[in-house]
Amino acid sequence: MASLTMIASSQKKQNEMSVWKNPYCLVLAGCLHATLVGCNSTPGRPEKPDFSPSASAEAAVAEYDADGDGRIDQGEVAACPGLAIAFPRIDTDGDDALDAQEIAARIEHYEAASASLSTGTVMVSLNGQPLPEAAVTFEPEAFLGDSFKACSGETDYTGTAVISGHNDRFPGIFFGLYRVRVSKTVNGKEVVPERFNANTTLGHEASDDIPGLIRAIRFDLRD
Ligand SMILES: [Ca+2]
Ligand SMILES: [Ca+2]
Repeated sequence: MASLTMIASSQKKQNEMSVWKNPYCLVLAGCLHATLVGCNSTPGRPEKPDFSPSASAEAAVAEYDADGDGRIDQGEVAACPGLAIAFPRIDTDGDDALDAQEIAARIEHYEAASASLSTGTVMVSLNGQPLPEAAVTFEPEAFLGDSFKACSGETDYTGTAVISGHNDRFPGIFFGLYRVRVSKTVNGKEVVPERFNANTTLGHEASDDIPGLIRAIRFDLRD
């Protein structure tokens, strides 16, 4: 259990949002803010995915409740990076486990929000150095349903990527729960540890009630 706590703590650190101090990115953040606040009134905006809160919640419990007690506890949630990163916000009764009602309520929150997209700006570093030319993919947790699509981007020389996949005019990440994969191959060899790609432990929650919503999402990875 101690190691699982460490994983959760490490994820929290890796996903900590902070202001990206590059001036270009501050300008970009401003543009993204305009997109965010305007996305309910701008013609041609991408449509929200279809939400199925109860069905998604039941599917999540069916998949991750390994001991069959009807709840996903801290140990079980480690298998689901998207739920793990959002655990404190979903566990509203504070019993240190997620039940179907709590998960459904969180998905209902995404559905009811007046906005639908968070920032799509991501900054990735590996061992303290910006990681250029890396593929960054946000993969919706499968229980959210087929209308949620994976979205991705490639980092530039500063390690910054703009995530899109729905509509090039509206880069960003639909509110929801994701597992994130960061991959870079050099001479045919993966240079990022597999716990950040093939067996990723990186999770991300996009929602309107998380501080730093319009700031760059940072993943500070270490070997
Ligand atoms: Ca359980
Ligand atoms: Ca709970």
